[in-house]
Amino acid sequence: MKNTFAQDVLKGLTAENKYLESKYFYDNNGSRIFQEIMNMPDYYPTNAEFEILSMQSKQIIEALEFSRPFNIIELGAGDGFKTFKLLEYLVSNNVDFHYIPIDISQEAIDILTKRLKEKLPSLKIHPQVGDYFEILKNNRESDYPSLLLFLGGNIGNYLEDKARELLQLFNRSMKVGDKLLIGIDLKKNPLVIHKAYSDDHGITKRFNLNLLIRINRELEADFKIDDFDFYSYYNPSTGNVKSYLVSLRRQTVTLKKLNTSINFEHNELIWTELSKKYAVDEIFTFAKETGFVVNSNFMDCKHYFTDSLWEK
Ligand code: AVJ
Repeated sequence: MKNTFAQDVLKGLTAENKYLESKYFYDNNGSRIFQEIMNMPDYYPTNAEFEILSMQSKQIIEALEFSRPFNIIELGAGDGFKTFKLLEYLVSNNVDFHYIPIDISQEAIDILTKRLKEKLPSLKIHPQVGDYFEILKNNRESDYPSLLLFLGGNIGNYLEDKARELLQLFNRSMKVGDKLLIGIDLKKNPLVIHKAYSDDHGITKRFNLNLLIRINRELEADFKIDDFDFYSYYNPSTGNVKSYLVSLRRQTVTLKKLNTSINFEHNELIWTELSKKYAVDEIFTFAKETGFVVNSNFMDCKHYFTDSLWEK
């Protein structure tokens, strides 16, 4: 794993247009800063999805049309807060199901498991730490139907081709009749989206700069954090939010572990993240292209976000 980080950083920083992959934001510090982002009122996706799962759990479960019992497999469960409302609904209605949260972070899975055991003692929980696809391999052999959860809008971080590949991979590990509930952030008033990614408190900036701090620590680099700024913009015609670090000076950074130095021009950019927004008709196309049928879209009252239910 560590190796991949080094290789990916080297590849990104020596590219013609420099970039770093957003999946590397989430070290322990980054995960904590992301919690702060989710608590900002301007970061609407958290509230929108929370509203959906609080108000529409019943409708979501009814739409599954599963002959019970079934499995709920959550991909990238994190600390699991977003899923709590759904689980709570199921447990309080004595629905027979097993909850299998998967995350790459042992820390996140430990916190999640402890919390859920306290709050929902009768929940049948089987936490898994590791790579989605390794763990998903077993799903094809299960006698039970499965609901896969891919919440939070994480699909937005993938370029369209990569997103399609990921969804096809999900599809291949599913049985006919299995369902996928996928959180997707929708196109909306550009000002709303802009504010969610360029907050006045500088939390999103800290989230991005933390990646340089991580590189300093893990790759023995000497990024001067004050010599970089943050810039993010939304393009309403493509639906892309793109985030960047900006070099405030002409400067050279040395990465000791990689035996290399990287030059930055004044105002040179490092692209750090894509957060793509979709229109509802694009979601239907996407599902079709990847082997799914859309059963229904569960949206918040402002129609900012959808938890889209797909069937294989
Ligand atoms: C966790 C990927 C859904 O793209 O909206 C929040 C991460 N980046 N603010 C997103 C993020 C900047 C977030 N996702």
